[in-house]
Amino acid sequence: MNKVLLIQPKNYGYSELLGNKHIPLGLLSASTFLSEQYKVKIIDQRFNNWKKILLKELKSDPLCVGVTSITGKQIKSALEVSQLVKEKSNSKLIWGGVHSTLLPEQTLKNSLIDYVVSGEGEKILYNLVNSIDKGSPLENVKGISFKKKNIIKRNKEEARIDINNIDVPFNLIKVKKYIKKSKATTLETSRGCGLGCSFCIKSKYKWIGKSPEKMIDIVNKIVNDYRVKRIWFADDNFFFNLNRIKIFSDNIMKENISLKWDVPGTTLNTLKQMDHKFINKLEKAGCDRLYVGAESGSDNILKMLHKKTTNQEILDINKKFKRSNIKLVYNFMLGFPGESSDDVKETIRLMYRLKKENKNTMISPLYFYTPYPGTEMYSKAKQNGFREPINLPAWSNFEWKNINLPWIKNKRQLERLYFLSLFFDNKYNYELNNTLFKTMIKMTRPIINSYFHKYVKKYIYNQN
Ligand code: B12
Ligand code: SF4
Repeated sequence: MNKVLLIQPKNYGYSELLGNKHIPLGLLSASTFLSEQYKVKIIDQRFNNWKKILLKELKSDPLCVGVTSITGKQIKSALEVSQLVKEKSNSKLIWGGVHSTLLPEQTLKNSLIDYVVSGEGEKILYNLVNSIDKGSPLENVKGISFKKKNIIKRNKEEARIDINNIDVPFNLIKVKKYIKKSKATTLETSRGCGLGCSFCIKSKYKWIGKSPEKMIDIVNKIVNDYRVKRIWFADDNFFFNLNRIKIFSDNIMKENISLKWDVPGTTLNTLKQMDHKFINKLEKAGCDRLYVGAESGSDNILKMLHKKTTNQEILDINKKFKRSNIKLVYNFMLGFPGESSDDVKETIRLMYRLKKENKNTMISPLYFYTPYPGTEMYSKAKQNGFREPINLPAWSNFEWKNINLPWIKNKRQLERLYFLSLFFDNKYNYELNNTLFKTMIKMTRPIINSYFHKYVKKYIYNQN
């Protein structure tokens, strides 16, 4: 049986450095059909022995090597492993994942990379590997880009997948290595959103979801096989179909599955539609935390972002959850094009009100807006003087700390707000599994927190 290697590059995130390693869900999912016909080996650069394993595997002359990509620092490590693969073998190199999907041509211009897969990997990777294996024309493989006589060819898009047919082959990795500390894992039950937010790469990506029955099957499998105690649903818009989640929650209770779960992709739009009965059901089924992209307290900015929600509606949602034990964790951003200091004030006022009006609320730090390619706001950012990275290596430096957002005139002030906001919420725990770090934050938080309040009063409210 021919072998295919798939590599998860490390991504330098603080949470991963401090103990949390998400399972390589993109690669696992992309292997769904491939692993039925080929031997697939996943190598994870976040574990110390990755290089030894890779060099050994390359000696056995794999059919090809695949690498996943996310915009930002992860590209640096993805390029490093790609370089190593090319130095030590003759294997063809495939890049897939979010970044290469957004910029296939530019990615392929890099001399290390032979093929780029755009979009959902399951069907495309299987077809591509088959074509490489059999030597059949690449022109027939939908969803890929490749080079022919140094010219980049981009084939037609592949049709969307039936997500109910994806049974992620968890057996390709040692799940227990990932969940040993947290007893928690990531799982995907739907894809896409389509709500149209102007800053989000998933805004035009139509929603598809597993049936509630399939959801229960996969949850049961993961809980029984790996003794998982918590699931982090990685969907873009988990609650898109409320009825799906109602049935799912009923089934969790009916089958008496002992599980806690939280939802990073919770949208304001779906929160608006939930009533007390529904919220109660979620709580009884083990849901205890919802991460909400509130983004801004200013109605002007919310409008520009096409959030279809107002400041008042966020406050209403917040009050609705007051009676429940489900924690709402709000995310806000700073530094949007056209954002005035009044808009920033509105955001900070809203942060205070949300905490005051619902003690169960958590506020995550104030991150800077980052323009991602493939979004409506990206064009706006370029019109406002933002210069996009010129090639693949340049994208590895792409995170808000390093990008010049020329429309920001009060950068120092916003940076200070960001730093202080790390300590704004006493309850916010950064998803850390590292006790030392948690203790350090706990000890320093009251001091820095008081600076935050003073700073906000002085600079935002012009008070002493
Ligand atoms: C879990 C997660 C994380 C985890 C781990 C990410 C990881 N895999 O390393 C953590 C918490 C570390 C993280 C961090 C960040 N994340 Co994140 N994250 C997610 C999330 C919620 C789920 C990812 C996932 O598992 N999806 C499910 C799998 C099945 O989908 P997938 O990865 O896209 O894979 C499919 C295809 O892309 C393809 N594919 C993927 N890899 C490969 C490889 C090959 C060879 C092939 C052929 C195909 C292929 O096939 C797969 C199946 O169809 C997504 C949102 C989402 N729902 O996708 C955001 C998302 C990926 N994150 C995002 C962002 C912005 C970030 C951060 C910058 C946030 C921040 N401000 O710090 C950081 C930086 C990461 C970095 N550069 O180092 C953006 C990505 C934007 C972009 N242009 O890349 C997303 C899309 C959220 C969003 N809507 O904007 N993230
Ligand atoms: S609701 Fe969330 S996932 Fe959907 S388009 Fe807006 S930001 Fe993206």
